[in-house]
Amino acid sequence: RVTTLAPHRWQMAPYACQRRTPLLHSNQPLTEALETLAEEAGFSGSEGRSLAFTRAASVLKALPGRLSTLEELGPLPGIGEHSRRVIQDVLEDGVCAEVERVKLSERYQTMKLFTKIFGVGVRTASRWYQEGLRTLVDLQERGTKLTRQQQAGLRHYDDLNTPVERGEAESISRAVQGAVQRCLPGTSVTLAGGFRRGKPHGHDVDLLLTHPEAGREAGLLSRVVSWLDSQDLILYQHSQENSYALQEGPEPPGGRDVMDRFERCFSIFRLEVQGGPGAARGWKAVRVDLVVAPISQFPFALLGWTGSRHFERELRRFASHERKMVLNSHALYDSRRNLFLPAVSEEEIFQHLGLEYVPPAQRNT
Ligand code: 8DG
Ligand code: MN
Ligand code: MN
Repeated sequence: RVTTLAPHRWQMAPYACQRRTPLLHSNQPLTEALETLAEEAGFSGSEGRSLAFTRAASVLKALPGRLSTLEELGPLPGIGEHSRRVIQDVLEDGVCAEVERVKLSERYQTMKLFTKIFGVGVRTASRWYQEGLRTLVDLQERGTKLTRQQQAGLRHYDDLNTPVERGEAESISRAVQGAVQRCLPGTSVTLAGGFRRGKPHGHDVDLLLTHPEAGREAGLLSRVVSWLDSQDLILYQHSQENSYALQEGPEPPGGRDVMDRFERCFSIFRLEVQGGPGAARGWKAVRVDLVVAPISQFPFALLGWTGSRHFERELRRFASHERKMVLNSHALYDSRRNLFLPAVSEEEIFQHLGLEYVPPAQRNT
């Protein structure tokens, strides 16, 4: 939460999950600059530096008004030396020279181009850059070895980098709804990810499936995907089986913080469209993530798949550092008392953590 101290001094809770962060905020030019540097640091493998810029941007997104001088920031948590310099430059000159240099650099531009291919991460993009590759045509002409996923990513590059509209997400959600009703009546389909946070468009559609009777959801995903495939709705998919067992105990803290072990499917849908970029051929490729959660884990899965990524990271950091608890998309574990804390809603998870409830629309950090 944010309160004004002196006329021009902001005070703010240290963890992003203790703050309300709406989609629209008043400091866009500042957060854009900081997020460019966060992205660039990520491209160079400097995770710590990347996180520092992301944290600074996150603080600015939660400010209730437009920042006009650096002094107003006061001793706000999580804004380091470097970020302050960037903020000052943008406030004084409208731009920050360092950011402009990054945006124009060949490395940044190439890394961006390559990481926008579905299935290409920083490591692969970086290797290609080092090998002298610069364009998508280079990849094809030099016979670069690509996985099946990357081939699909390249084939649908333009579509997959065109924002998905909310209406398109809802239409895909309905198609999946239809498929699950055939395969397992009573299954619910929930639109998670950025759309649940109120974003008008996104890079993909995140759908969470569950069934009110525990155990019925097992094996559901492959039947749903087969049905959708038989209707020519799927251009690409790869699925992963559920590999989570509560008996194993919680994930060790500090593990990969976004990966979970639900039955899930990374796919590309073929969506019929009337207008927009795909209008001439009548369809458009759209990235869809399907995840199946058993009902007892559903609130944790919903919280984990609603994002934002930074909000999730902060929730987990708060849980472990402030509460000695381990939170992931499956469960919440209290290490002091050695027990799992069950929940039937997101609200209850916030209660267990001793946090004020933050609704999805306020998790845009
Ligand atoms: P966007 O698609 O509109 O660009 O934004 P988003 O919806 O916030 O991002 P996302 O990349 O689709 O991720 C949505 C949430 O899903 C995010 O908070 C992290 C969560 N998530 C997990 N596990 C995994 C995982 O294994 N991979 C990915 N990509 N996301 C995961 O809980
Ligand atoms: Mn998404
Ligand atoms: Mn996703």
